[in-house]
Amino acid sequence: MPTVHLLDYVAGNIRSLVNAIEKVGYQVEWIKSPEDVQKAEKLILPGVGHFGHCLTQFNNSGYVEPIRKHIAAGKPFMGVCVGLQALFEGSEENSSVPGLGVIPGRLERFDDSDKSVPHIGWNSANTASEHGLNANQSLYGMRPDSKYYYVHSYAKMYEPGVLEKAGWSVATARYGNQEFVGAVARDNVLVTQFHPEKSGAAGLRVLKAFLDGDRLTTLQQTPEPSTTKEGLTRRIIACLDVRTNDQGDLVVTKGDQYDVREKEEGAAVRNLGKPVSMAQKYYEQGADEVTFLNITSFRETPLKDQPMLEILRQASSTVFVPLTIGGGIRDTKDPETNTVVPALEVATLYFKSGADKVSIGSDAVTAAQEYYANDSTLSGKTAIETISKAYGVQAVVVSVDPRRIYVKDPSETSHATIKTPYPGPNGEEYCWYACTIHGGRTTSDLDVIQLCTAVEAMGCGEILLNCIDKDGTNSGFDLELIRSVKNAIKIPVIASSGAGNPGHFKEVFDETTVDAALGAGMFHRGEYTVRQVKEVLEKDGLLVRKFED
Ligand code: 1PR
Repeated sequence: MPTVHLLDYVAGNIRSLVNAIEKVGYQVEWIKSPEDVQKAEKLILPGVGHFGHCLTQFNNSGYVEPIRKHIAAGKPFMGVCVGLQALFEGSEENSSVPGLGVIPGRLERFDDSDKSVPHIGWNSANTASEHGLNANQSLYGMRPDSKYYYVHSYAKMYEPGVLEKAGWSVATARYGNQEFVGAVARDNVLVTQFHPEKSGAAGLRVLKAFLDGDRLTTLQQTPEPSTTKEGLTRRIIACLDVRTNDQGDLVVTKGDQYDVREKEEGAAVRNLGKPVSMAQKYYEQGADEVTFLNITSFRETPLKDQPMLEILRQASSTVFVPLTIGGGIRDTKDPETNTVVPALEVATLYFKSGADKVSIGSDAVTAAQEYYANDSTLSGKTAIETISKAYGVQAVVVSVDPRRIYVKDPSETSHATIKTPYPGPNGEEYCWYACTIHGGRTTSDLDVIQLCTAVEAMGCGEILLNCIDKDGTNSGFDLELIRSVKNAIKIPVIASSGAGNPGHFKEVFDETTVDAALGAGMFHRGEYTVRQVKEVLEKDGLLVRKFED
């Protein structure tokens, strides 16, 4: 197999990039010191997280000059995400740290007055004719009718003609009313803001074109303008609740309001299939992300036995969309060695095994309670803070398990209540949402808005908003809950719990400003596919990503 060199200087999910490179027929050799750079013919600079952190590390390790030389020598160079940002002159994210200045311009933070930030999901990399190419020409395999996975808060905003004047070809994407640079190429250089290794077949095509040196190709058919609509697509996530069954096998299960056992006396844990093959099935149905939740993680297990590690290793070698892992991300006491393993170390194991994001549940509730007990000051020591500092906010999801608490009158509670059209068991017209921990077994006195605002302040990049009352009911998402959380925070929110048919996805996107929606039971039971959900959304005029072979 031909070789590509990858720079080993950043934290993050490098395994997926390696898997994707191998998938398109190349093998990876690591660059572990600046002296190694001269050995590279084709070089890829990955990067996730914080611009200043990455560039400082990059600088301190002495990589800047060797990289400049590699580029100046005309050897193939590709940068991904922060690897793109590094080539610009600088970024608003940390103005005191300079970029390499190979490409003119600076990065700015997305405007969050009308949209969630970070920008997470599938968007375009459109090389339309106004960006210097003919309509039937494809730059490194990018197509105007394909979608690519982005996750970032800072971007190079597109200024028509500016980069083109300097000889660069530009692919753009649009988020809200901001048009930004999705990819830039000139001569031997290609840099992408999106993650090709997480962008399904469309991304693998870009990676292969770069490695094969296919800078420009001619498309067999010019894409129909109706299929080239720019903008972020509606993100559909398949969620797999995983636990060991009574025989000790890891299975995908699914509860009704978090009860995962069959209904009869002494009943077994519901077994709906094997995690890796189910993840693969949803990938092929067009799922935009796959989430694994280890739902019995509150039981202490030795770290090396964390069952999800192997699942992630296997899934990430065939599923080329983002993978999230939840359950047990916290400071952990290893019962075998009796030592405490910090949450950051636990998360690192997951990232190294192929996770793109970790999802934190119970530990986030404890952290938020401490935050309020300390007059809303950050300790810098919570799992959310330490992981987001090392891997970037986009890598940290907080999974919230709220339950409705009904009251007759708002004066009965200090929590913010909503008036609900769905009264409680005794006709109560008001409710608030209490956060629970340990899979709903313990209810805290923290409400969902308190939790979400606290974890946003700590550096969480996204909320996975479950609802125990709705889980497994097939009655649709809790729109009231979703609206109230969306109004309180700026980071993206994933609606979860209650999806029973494709119409429920349409409803949640029509009736709220939610950023993504997740389904479990209806997919696992084979009642509907992810593809059918997307067909319904598309019929309704909503933008979705289509699966490409
Ligand atoms: O607390 O950090 O160790 O994380 C534990 C994780 O496991 C949390 O994310 C928590 O939500 C999850 N969890 C714990 N117990 C259960 C359970 O079901 N007994 N599952 C559980 C949560 C909820 C959703 C579900 C949606 C959609 N599952 O993930 O997939 O409600 O279901 P539906 O579409 O079928 O209605 P920690």
